[in-house]
Amino acid sequence: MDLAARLEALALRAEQDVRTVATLERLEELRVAYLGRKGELAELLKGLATATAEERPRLGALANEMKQRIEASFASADQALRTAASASQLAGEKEDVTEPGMRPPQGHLHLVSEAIREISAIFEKIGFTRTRHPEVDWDHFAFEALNMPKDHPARDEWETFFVDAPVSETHGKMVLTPHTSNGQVREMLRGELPIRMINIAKTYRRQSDATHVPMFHQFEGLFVDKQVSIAHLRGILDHFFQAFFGPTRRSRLRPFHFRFTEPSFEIDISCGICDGTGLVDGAKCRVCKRGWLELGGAGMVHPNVLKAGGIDPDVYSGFAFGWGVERTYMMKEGIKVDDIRILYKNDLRFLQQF
Ligand code: FA5
Repeated sequence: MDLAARLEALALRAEQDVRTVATLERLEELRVAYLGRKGELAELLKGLATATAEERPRLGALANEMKQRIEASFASADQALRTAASASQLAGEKEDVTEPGMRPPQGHLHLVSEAIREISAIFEKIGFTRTRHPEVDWDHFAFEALNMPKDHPARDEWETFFVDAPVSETHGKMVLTPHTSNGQVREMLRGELPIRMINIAKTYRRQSDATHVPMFHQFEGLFVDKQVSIAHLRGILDHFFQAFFGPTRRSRLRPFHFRFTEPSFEIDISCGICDGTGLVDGAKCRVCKRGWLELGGAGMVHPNVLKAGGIDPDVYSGFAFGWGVERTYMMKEGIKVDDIRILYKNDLRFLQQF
C-alpha cells in the first residue's frame, strides 16, 4: 500500500475506534496512540522523507487533511463524553422534594435578656411601666439628688467608673451608672403622678468574683403616690417572689442603710444552690455562704429625694427597690449557676443547656 492509502486507512480506523470509546480515560489513551509524538501518524509521516520531490507537496497536504479528520473525531467524542458525564451526575443529584427537610439549629435570646423580659412582664401585669433612663449619666442623678452629697463616704460602696468628659457646673462629672437609682429623680422630674416605674438598665462597678461582674443589670422599681406604706412594698415584693421563684422559696427583709431610702432594707432569698442550708456536699456554699443570697435593696423614698424630684414629701410618699437581674436569675428554681461570670463568657456549651 502506498503512503497516501495508508494515511487514509489510518484516519478511517481512528474514526471507527473513537466511536466505540466509553470513557474519557480510554479516549486519551487512543489519542496518544494515534496522534502522540510516537503515535501511528508520526510513524507514517516518517515516510514523507523518502517520497519524490514531485509527490511530496500532495502527500504533505493529504497528511494534514487526515490529521485534522482524526483530531476532529477526537474533539467531538470528547465533547459527547463530557456532556453525558455531567448529565448523569445531575440525574444522581436530583432533589427529592418529598424528603423530610433538615431543621436549622434554633437559638434563643441570651439568658439575661430572657430574664429582663420575664421581670418586665411580671411588673407590667400590676400596672408598672417599663422605662429606660440613661446608662451614662451625671453624678447629680447617680448620687447627689439621691441624698449623697459630694465626698460622702457612702459613695465608695458603688465603686464607680468615671467618664473622661467635660464636667457640668450644675450636674458634676459623668459616670457609668453604678445603679439604676439614677432613674428615680429623672422619673419624678417628668412631672407625672402617681409613678409606677420599672427601670431596667446596664450598670457598672469595678468588681469581679463569683457573685459580681463589672457590667450587670439592675431593675429599679419606684412607686410614688399618696399614702404609700411599707405594707405596699412588702405586697409588691411578695407578688414578684411568687411569680418569679415559685411558692417554695423564702424571702426576708433585713434592716439596712441607704442614703436615699428611710427606712431601708436589703432583700434576701433562700439560696437555690444549697436550698437555704449554706452547705453543698458538706462544704460552705460558694454562692451564698450562709443559706441566703442578697438580691437587692429597698426602702421608703427619702423626703430629700422626693424634693430633688420636685415632689412635696408632705403630700406624697413612695417606695423604691433595686435588684440585680443576673443575681435574681441565678436564684431561679432549677438554674444551678454557681458563678455569675459564666453568663458573660459566651460559651455555647453552657448557653445551649437552656
Ligand atoms: C443598690 O444599688 C441600690 N441602688 C438599690 C436600691 C434601690 C436600694 C432603691 C433602695 C432603693 P446595692 O449596691 O446593694 O444597692 O446593689 C443592688 C443589687 O445589685 C445587689 O444586691 C446585687 O443583686 C446587684 N449587684 C450589685 N453589684 C453587682 C455586681 N458587681 N455584679 C452583679 N450584681 C451586682
